[in-house]
Amino acid sequence: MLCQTPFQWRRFVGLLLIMTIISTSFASTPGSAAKPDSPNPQACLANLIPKPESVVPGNGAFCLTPETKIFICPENLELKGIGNFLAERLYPATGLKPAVVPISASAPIPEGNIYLAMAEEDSTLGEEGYRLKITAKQVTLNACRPAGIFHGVQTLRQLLPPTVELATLQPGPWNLAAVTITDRPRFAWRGAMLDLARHFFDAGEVKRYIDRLAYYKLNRLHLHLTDDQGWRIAIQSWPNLALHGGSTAVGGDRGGYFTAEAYKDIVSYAQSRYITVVPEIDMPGHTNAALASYPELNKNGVAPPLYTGIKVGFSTLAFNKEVTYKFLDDVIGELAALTPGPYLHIGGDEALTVSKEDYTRFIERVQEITQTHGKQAVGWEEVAAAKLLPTTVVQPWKDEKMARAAAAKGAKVILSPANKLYLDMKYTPKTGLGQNWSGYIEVKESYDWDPANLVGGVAEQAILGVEAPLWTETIRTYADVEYMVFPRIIGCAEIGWSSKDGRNWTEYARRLASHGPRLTAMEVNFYRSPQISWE
Ligand code: TNX
Repeated sequence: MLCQTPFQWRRFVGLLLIMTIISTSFASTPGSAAKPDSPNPQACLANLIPKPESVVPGNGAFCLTPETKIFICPENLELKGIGNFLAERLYPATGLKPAVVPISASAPIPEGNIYLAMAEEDSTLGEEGYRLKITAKQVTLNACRPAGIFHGVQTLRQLLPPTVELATLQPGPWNLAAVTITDRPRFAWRGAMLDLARHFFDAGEVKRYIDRLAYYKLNRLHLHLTDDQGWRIAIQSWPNLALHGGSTAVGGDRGGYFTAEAYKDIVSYAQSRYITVVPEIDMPGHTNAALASYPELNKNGVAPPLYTGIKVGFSTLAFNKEVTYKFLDDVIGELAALTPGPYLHIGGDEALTVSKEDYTRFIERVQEITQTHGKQAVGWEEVAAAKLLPTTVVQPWKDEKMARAAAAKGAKVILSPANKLYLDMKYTPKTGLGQNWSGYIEVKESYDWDPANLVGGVAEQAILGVEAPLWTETIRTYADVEYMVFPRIIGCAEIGWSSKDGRNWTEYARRLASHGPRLTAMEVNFYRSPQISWE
């Protein structure tokens, strides 16, 4: 007999009651019968970062099943690549690997599937916009250009529970709330800069970084490849740059450099995530690694020792020697040939030992060299002192006067305000890593500003976008990179993408809180700011 005494019987009934209450309360969460912690798919609609232009909820939800396929139209390599990207992201946690199947525009799409389609006629979506329509029967993602489809796929990922980002099989269910999202970016340039010169990070780490940036729809990766402490790209015609100049790092830490092949591989990995790599060769200052590698680049013809400290502004190429321009032509030529993107960053910052006249003449000449090799020059704000080519882009970081000068000359600017977007600044005085020369930058301070109101005289039309640099004097490991970058870069991504209407710090903080489990699932080492009530 199961229940022999009245006492045991009462216990059994009690247990049954508790089990019934638990099971009915789980079952009452729509679409998630099993997991109490899997979020309501509707909630994901309100938590997207960057915030989309328009989100109109529908009725019901679409459920990913083993039968779900990804149809692409038209059939081409780029769409197939994006379809495969989505299928591969879904597989580890869901165990589903939807087949990617081409379909003609006129064919009816069977129910229960995902449909990625180029709708070129909808030109209002521009280069990167998309429209995502989810019904209980179908997911349709349209864009004019593949980049838009790719960004829409990132939105789709954020509409699934955070567990979808885990590396091991999860129970699901994998529901997507019905919705119509129309979305496009405010600014064309949404960048991150990684300083590989002060400390070197290998190709695997850079690729991991690229994946994290793509998830938040950033589209530029500026690689600071050279500085006083290291030269990180092999140049065939000047091999000592990498071999000698790349051999160390700040504090005598491990050096390193990318071969041309490794660099090309990073660039094409970024391309497959719709991120353009912008390589930087800093000059005429920040060049000790080059000066140490080739004596002829020095004014006095003597190579200085390698430098592993963190002072800035002391080094300069010999701007009056012709060999310097031969050197720059070779370096820029080789790098331009390895770089499919239209930009090449020429640095230009903190050349503190150079007269204004010599400096502007130098920058004017380097702009020409860059143009000869088919690239558009980007330079730090100091270059605004020179005569600028119409295509040159200026990156203000500190001095409002320089930002205004650039805009007055008709140049487009990329805003990297050091007191908002410098990711090497400490969050608080207690942050163990980083510097504080432009202040402490908590998550709110980094997010709560608007590009069009930053500098009087620099209006929205002059602004190409925003970029958050990570200087790595104090950043020695990739885990440290992520700690300084996340979550601040997510705010930069939103400032660059989303219109300022309908968003503010309070509601952003709530959305960001819901990304805690996503970042955790992606194994991102992020700073758990006390300003955020992390979920
Ligand atoms: C200024 S910002 C620099 C870098 C340093 C950084 C440290 C800029 C164009 N130059 O060389 O690494 O400060 O925060």
